[in-house]
Parts: sequence; structure tokens; C-alpha cells
Amino acid sequence: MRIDIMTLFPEMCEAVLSESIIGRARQNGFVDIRCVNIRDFTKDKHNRVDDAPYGGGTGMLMQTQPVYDCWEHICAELGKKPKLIYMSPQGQVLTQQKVKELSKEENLILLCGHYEGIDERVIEEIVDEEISIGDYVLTGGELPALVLADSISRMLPGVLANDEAFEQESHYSSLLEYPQYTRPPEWHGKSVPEVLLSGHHKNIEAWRREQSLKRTFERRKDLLDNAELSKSDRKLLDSLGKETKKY
Ligand code: 4GX
Repeated sequence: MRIDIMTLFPEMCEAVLSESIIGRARQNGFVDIRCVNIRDFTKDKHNRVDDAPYGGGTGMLMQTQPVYDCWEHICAELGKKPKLIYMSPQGQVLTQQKVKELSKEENLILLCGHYEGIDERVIEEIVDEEISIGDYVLTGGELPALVLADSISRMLPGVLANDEAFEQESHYSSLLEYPQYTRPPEWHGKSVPEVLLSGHHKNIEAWRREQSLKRTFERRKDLLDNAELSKSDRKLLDSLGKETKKY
């Protein structure tokens, strides 16, 4: 898969995408992510890419010309017009379901807005979908684009080791993770739960499932609506509280 990120801060994106798992995945050719500088396409003699909004008001807007020309350049290079996603608080809030769906595309373009956003006309002309990473306000679309690129990349074959890939199933099944421990067995007077040292795999599995269910029940009841629950899961949830019949 190839992802082109249209941004005014390509170095910021490049820095994040060069490290850790995504950095390794890019080097090994499992994902191709390019950071394209919108400012390279300005025709303004002072390299400006923003201007004041018509009608007045605070802040500046990104202008149509550099954004559009940048997009045309990417599409010409690819010989096609991939789905273009604009990172914006006005978009649908990102979910793992959406991540999974987008990871099936051969190409994607992510557009990062800055200032007060982008002239609506170019959005109408090139944007296929607007996505928000959550109901809070950031200073630009770069962090959202990086969040999206990261979450998509880890779904691609080869990006994660096989056992890590298995774990990604966990958010589909909509339960929170169980707590985990490593050496030493005792720290600050706290012991690792006995069952994890027992070597009894059936019991360990049951304990972890129970912890996942408890945590989800206590912290994110909303997730239980979409969870796949067995008879014994429901029995455990029943014993946890009043909301019994709901799940
Ligand atoms: N999830 N931001 C985009 C510029 C902007 C301003 C107004 C459209 C309209 C965000 C988020 C987010 C801040 C990125 C404002 N764009 N993006 N930027 N939350 O807060 O995606």
C-alpha cells in the first residue's frame, strides 16, 4: 500500500514515520509512505500558502491553488486518483472498523489542514472523506494523519510480527486488554498474580478473559454492545453488577 501525506510540515511527519515499527516497515517495503510539501506547489512569489478569510474573522485559511496543484502532481505521478481523506474535526470519528476498511485500499492520500482550515472550494473538489481522530482540537492535521497512517500500516501483511498481528484481533472483539507483568516477580511489595506463575495454561487463559471482561465492564461498558460473548462471559458479567440482562 502507498500513502501520500499532503502537509506543510513534511519533516515533522517524516520524523515520526522513520522510527520504530513503521520506520522498519517502510524500510522493508511493506508500506510506502511519502510526505509531500504543499508549499512546494505555491505560485506566490513569497511562497505564501494562506490568506485571510472572506467575510472577516480570525486566523488564516489555506488557499486553493497550492493544495490543488499538489494533489494533481501526486495523482499524475500515480496515474490514478486515490481516495483522499481530509483530517478534520468535522469528520466522522475514526474507529478500528474504519481503519480495517481503509487498509484494503491500494493507495490513499491524506490531507493535513493548518491555520483555520482550507478554502471550502478545494475541499469540495478533491476530498472523498473527512475523518476526525476524536472530539478535541489540535493545531494541525499532521498528528491526525500520522495516527491514521500508523493504525492502517499495522494492519498490512508483514508490518507486525505474527504474534503481534494476532493481538490486533483483540480490538475487533471489543474487549480491553488484561493486565500484564514481567520480571521481577515482586516489586514495591506487589506480587505478580499467582496464576500467571502456575504454568497452567487453561487457568491463565480463563483469568485473562475474566480480567478483560471486568475491565471492559468497569471502564468501557459501551464496548460490550459489540463484543462477542460466550455463555460463561455473560455469567461473569452478570455476577459483576446490575446491568445484567443487557449483555
Ligand atoms: N481530528 N485539527 C485540522 C485545521 C482545520 C480547522 C478547521 C478544518 C477546519 C483534528 C482532529 C483537529 C485541528 C486538524 C484543526 N481543519 N483533525 N485543523 N481532532 O483537531 O482530525
